[in-house]
Amino acid sequence: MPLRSAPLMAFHTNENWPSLLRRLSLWSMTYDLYIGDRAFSSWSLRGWLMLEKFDLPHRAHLVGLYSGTMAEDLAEFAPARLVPVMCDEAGAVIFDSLAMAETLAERHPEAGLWPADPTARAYARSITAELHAGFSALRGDCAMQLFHQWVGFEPSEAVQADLRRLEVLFEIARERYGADGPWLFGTYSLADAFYAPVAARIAGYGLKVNPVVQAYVDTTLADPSFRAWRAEGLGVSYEPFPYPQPLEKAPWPA
Ligand SMILES: N[C@@H](CCC(=O)N[C@@H](CS)C(=O)NCC(=O)O)C(=O)O
Repeated sequence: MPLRSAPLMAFHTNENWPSLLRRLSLWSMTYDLYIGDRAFSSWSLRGWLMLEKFDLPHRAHLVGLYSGTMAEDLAEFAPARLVPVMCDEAGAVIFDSLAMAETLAERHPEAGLWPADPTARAYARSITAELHAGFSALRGDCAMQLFHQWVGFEPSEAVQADLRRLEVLFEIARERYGADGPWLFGTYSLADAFYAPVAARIAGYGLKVNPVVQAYVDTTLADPSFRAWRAEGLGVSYEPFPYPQPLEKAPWPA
């Protein structure tokens, strides 16, 4: 059988060889992901989930976010200076989580990183971008930590406004697009990778949210990938504890 006919039936029949080889090399590519401390680095969690949840081959490397070696550890990837940083075997360095998401979605269309339906996909992109650029009160006041729940945390009005906004966004996603499963768009999408740290902040600070958001928090906390990430994060101890609160601690709620 001529080489050109059989194995290529699965690909677009009019695809030229250079394009096909490029796609094949992307399929077999292993990404190197540089991350911060798992228990605290919300952006790193996103970066890792967007590879892990879609079975995209990767190796994670820990960067010294709190030990003071971060600049040195990332020096070879300049101008990258924050985590996560994702590198491919062809030399591309992608150093922003939204850029990573779009790069992976473009390279791995078969993996379904964004929802398949165009309207759902547009909404998924919108809420992901809104999180990336906003929710500053929630992010600023409730730094992600996966160790315990702070007891009696009093959210500011600005944090409460962020939570009410989250409820609106999530209700629409779940009602309109979420019929096929427990995630924002039913099955897991990049939006869920982005909102996982938000779920962790709600859990870690015992924030009050409506049932739709609470169900989503529970789904995230029960996710095996999230649990595996957290378990690795808890293997490191911190003295002093980053982002302390003058509050008692209760067990992590999951
Ligand atoms: N826009 C970046 C933000 C990355 C970011 O702020 N990462 C934090 C870790 S959670 C960081 O590297 N902080 C170290 C610092 O600010 O020096 C992204 O989306 O990846």
